[in-house]
Amino acid sequence: MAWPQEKVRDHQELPSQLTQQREESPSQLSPAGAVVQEDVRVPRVIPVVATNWYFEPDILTVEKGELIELLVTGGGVEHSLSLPAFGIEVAVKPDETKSIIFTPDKVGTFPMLCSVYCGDGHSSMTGRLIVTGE
Ligand SMILES: [Cu+2]
Repeated sequence: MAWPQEKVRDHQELPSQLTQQREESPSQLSPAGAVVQEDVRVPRVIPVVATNWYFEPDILTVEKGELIELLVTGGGVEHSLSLPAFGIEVAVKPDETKSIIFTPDKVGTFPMLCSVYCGDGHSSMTGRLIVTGE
């Protein structure tokens, strides 16, 4: 299952994309002259390393409805971070970082795993996404 390409991108592209979004948002001048941006959602960034043969951290805790950006960095050999319950699967090569932005829409504990065969420890590359709320 492939993650839609437009939601997976190199981390380097992020600042300009965020800047673009902000320029397109309605803005107004505050009394002090500062620009006030309305309705700009900034994701909470969670860095995750996928390396031989574990995730660091291996337990991610988020809130339902929260905008999350997972910054996944690879190590060792090629791995992936997959959250099947949310249709997320992103492969990373060693020292590569990719960004996944999503909003968890259901509460529970969901498996996180590597879906790229990466050697002897592949089956031990597991973790959990805990979504709280409601
Ligand atoms: Cu693997």
